[in-house]
Amino acid sequence: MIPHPATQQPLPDETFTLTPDASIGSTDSAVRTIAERLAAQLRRSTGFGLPVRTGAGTITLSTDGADSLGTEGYELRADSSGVTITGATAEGVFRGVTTLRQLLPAQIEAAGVQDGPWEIAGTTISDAPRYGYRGVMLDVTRHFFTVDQVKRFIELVSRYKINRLHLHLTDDQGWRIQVDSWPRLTEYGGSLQVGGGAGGAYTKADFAEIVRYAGEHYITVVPEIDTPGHTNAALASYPELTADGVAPELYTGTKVGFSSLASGKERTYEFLADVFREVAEQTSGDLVHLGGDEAHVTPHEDYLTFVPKAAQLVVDQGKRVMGWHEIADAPLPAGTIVQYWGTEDEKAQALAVKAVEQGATLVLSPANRAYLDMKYDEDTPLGLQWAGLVSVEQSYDWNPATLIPGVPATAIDGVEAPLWTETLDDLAKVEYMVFPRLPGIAELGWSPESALDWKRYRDRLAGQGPRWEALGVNYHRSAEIDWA
Ligand code: NGO
Repeated sequence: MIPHPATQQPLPDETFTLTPDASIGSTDSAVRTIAERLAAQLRRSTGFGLPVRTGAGTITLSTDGADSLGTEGYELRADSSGVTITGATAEGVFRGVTTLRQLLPAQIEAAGVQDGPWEIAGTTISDAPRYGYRGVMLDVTRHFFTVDQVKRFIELVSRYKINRLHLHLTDDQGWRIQVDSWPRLTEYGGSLQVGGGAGGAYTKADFAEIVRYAGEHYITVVPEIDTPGHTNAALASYPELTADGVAPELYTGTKVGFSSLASGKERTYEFLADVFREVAEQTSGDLVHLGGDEAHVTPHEDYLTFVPKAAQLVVDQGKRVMGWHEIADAPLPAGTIVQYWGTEDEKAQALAVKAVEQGATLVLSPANRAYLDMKYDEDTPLGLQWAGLVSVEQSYDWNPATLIPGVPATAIDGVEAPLWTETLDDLAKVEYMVFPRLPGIAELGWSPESALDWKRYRDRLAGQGPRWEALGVNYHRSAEIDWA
């Protein structure tokens, strides 16, 4: 099972078997839709009727209990008489259902009817996460991904108890979210992508569908509008945002650090006020990410005044600020989350310390561990290499609590695995870079430190292979894992 649960005990002599006469029960309306979706999934591979009823069933979902386990915690018991999953909230029940699916044989994930038997060795589980923020990031600007592709991505990552989807929505190569007050951002700024092919952008209806579908999987979307650098698509669309008033060409290469909003112009902040307002309106979560990375052509003094002004515009929308670790050089509003993407460099570590000193908390995305776009090894046909090679072991075998010298464990909100898409133009390539590394990052975010052990994790990871086969996931059959 991945992530490894906080505690699990076997029930010797007990075996649960899902049989054709089974039903799924939900004790209250809050978990009814979770029960219905579980039933729909299990019907496909079992061929059983699996009616959903109110009250107890063969598999019972309940929000009556497990109060001490927090919003995401749950208890699960599988024995000869049935399965019960109890959480204090529907969210906890949902996390428990992801566990149930992994307890069932891999063929349960198949699209067509399989033979079974559908057995679970008797067990009790009491589970709750180590960290509240367990994220994955998808860069939809270097290459654009459709709503349906994002939905499959969400469904796959939700199985590992990921609860944040950070969408990198704007960059030099494309602006991908509709802003009605500045329509050329998507019309023109979103028209291309890396390599020069057609790009794309989400309409408000598209984005609402992503937010809704993520919510159904108890994942909150964190939208990122990258500023003041990584803004060529915006500058090309609206020359008034540039320092000299001249629009650059659209950009379809992969260089970084060459663009900047005009930090001294009032128009820039009017623009950002509109953008953050419309983006905040489109999100249900409490975070808006304002980027802040690699503003190499913004004079540093200007950067230091830009960041607090931009941050205030996010706060004005009732949202908390998130940003890449460079923003920690500037004063930050209360409640800011700083996203660390350093390797082992002292400059990045110093900024993380500076973030914490001013009261911010950290989400850890160390590029040499958590970047899913880094090559696995020299032979990986896709991906980048600037932060080194990131093998499955390298991505798993680290401790968030002690990663950055001088940062106390209490300052860590969690972990996030970013996937940048300079070299990834379709979902099969995305899946190849995400699996099998993402489950390891998800486990670092969820499981207690005592459960983390590379050798044992390797064996558990091998068990995910048949699931990905059943789901048609294009995972990387890394030689580090004994997939047989
Ligand atoms: C950097 C850069 C991105 C690149 C990525 C590639 C951050 C935060 N900014 O990470 O623009 O796409 O590396 O690995």
